[in-house]
Amino acid sequence: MRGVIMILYGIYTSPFVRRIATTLKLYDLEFTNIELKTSNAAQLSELRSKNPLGRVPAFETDAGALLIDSIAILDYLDRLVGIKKSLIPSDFEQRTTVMTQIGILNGAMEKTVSAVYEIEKRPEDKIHQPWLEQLHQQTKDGMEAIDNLAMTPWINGEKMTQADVSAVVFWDAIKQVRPNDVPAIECPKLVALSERANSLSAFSETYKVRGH
Ligand SMILES: N[C@@H](CCC(=O)N[C@@H](CS)C(=O)NCC(=O)O)C(=O)O
Repeated sequence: MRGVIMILYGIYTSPFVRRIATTLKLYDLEFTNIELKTSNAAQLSELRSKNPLGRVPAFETDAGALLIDSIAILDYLDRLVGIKKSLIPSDFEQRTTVMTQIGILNGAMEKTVSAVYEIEKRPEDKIHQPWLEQLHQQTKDGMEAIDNLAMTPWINGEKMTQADVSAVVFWDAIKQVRPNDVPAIECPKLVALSERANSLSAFSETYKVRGH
């Protein structure tokens, strides 16, 4: 049964949540956002009723089905809007290219999330510095690999794809949390891409500064 509005659980400071919100807006799909923070005990308990992992994003379809993990949610949204509108191309070669790019971007973002948790969740004397350095390096390597291959105006040329949405929301998030005393990430093309994308309402309306 369809008819009830789709619900996105999670807060836009999570890049994985923001990429779903941005994609929903780019697809002109109506949805409600319920801001559940994993750092708030009551909200975490509500989130666990949607996702046993207590992780965001969680997503409820208009038929009441629950989806977790942003890749699975994107897959659902792409099927909903159809191949003409989907930000992941259906053409075999183009699809493989975009999926590879998304895979690198996911990894780069996950490494930064792990680095943030290493710093914020561990007592200071338990932080394992070599591991932390490796995480920072992996994010740098992943984002710079995408910057190297990026074309203009979008990563794959004339048409925006999910690689652009993911690159922009991840870049915006990484910039906010990356410490100054680790190797800087050199991504001039992603800087320009983020500026261009954030002039679109689907990106600017979902941009949120951590801690606000
Ligand atoms: N692979 C997942 C990653 C989601 C993720 O890492 N979410 C973080 C926020 S950015 C979270 O909920 N962390 C809390 C936890 O893992 O306990 C996805 O793509 O949805």
